[in-house]
Amino acid sequence: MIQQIETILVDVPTIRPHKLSVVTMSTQTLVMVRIVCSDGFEGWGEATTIGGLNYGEESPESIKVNIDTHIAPLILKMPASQVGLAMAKINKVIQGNRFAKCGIETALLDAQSRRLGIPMSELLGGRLRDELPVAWTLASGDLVKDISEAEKMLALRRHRIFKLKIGLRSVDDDVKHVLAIKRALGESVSVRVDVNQAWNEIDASRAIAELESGGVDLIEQPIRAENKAGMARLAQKFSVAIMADEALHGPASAFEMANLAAADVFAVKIAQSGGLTGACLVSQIAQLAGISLYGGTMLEGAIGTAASAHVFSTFKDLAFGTELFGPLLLTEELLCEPLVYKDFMLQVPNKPGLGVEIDQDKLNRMRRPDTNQSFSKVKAA
Ligand code: MUC
Ligand code: MG
Repeated sequence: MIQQIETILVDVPTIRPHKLSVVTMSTQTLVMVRIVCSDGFEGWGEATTIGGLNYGEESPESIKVNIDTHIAPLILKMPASQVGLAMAKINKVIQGNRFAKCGIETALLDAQSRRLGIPMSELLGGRLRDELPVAWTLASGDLVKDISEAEKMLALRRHRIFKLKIGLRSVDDDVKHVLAIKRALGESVSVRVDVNQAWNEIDASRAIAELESGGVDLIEQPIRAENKAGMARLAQKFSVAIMADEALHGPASAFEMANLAAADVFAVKIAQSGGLTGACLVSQIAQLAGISLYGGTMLEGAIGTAASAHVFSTFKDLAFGTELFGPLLLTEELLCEPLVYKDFMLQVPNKPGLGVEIDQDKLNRMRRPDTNQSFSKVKAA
């Protein structure tokens, strides 16, 4: 049975400021979930978001308090091996809270696949690939720094796909910045942009035309997530691929976006999808609708990254690769053995469960002191 659920916040500095149109990050707060089962198995999950409440409607603190107070008590003492049943109980009574649900589902699936002695990807339909291409985000905000960072990544053979965060400066300045980087890196390197909803539709139309003719090959969430009809107009108008990110809040929104032909590509994220099975469902809707796939991130640490990798390894089509570089943006490693990034790819762990082990001593040293001790560990009586 599910015996104990613990939530842990860990504040980890980033290797450099990470500038998005909605926030500049210098720290990432990892939200870790640990589930202990009465048969001795243990599972880990992650429910990390970006920039407090700047990006999404759940913050690290709200995720923690909602798991501790409302979600954990619902599933304590339930059979740990019946993950579907536990998640159905949560989904029946808890509205929203997709990130929190993702953290719980990941931990339950980790424990269950360890119990069965198989990698988590095999519980999710079965992996089709052992390694995933990984993009890097250039988000220093400085042209010279961005180019030298990209050159360093190419030389290290770590990344050859670069996503540029834009939307903070004027549209013209952003377009100039992107095209200068594309010219410096050359034809063989993929350059993409993520506007994080910052443009209106008129600016987007003008900018996308210039980016398309300059060789940029993916435009991520150029306009507000709610403007699905606008996304559909942009997808129809341009041949460069238009990708939905913030507009995707799980299977129902994926179905709506697919119906509206509101994107050429979906950025599938486990947390935005409300969990791993939700992310698989989003990918299936996309594939049925002829929409291409990209493996997205909320800049999770190693647990969320490994969980995402297991999910993305089951996708038949992954035409635009992934951006599972979260742990590389952080100054601290929390695994006993780090994830392996090699030859532009992330290797999908192949040991049972998530296939990674947390360095518990390090985690204990780094965890944010609990201000709410009584709620941080919920135990079966
Ligand atoms: C986003 O909007 O895609 C993912 C990579 C990155 O640099 O930021 C995130 C969020
Ligand atoms: Mg995005």
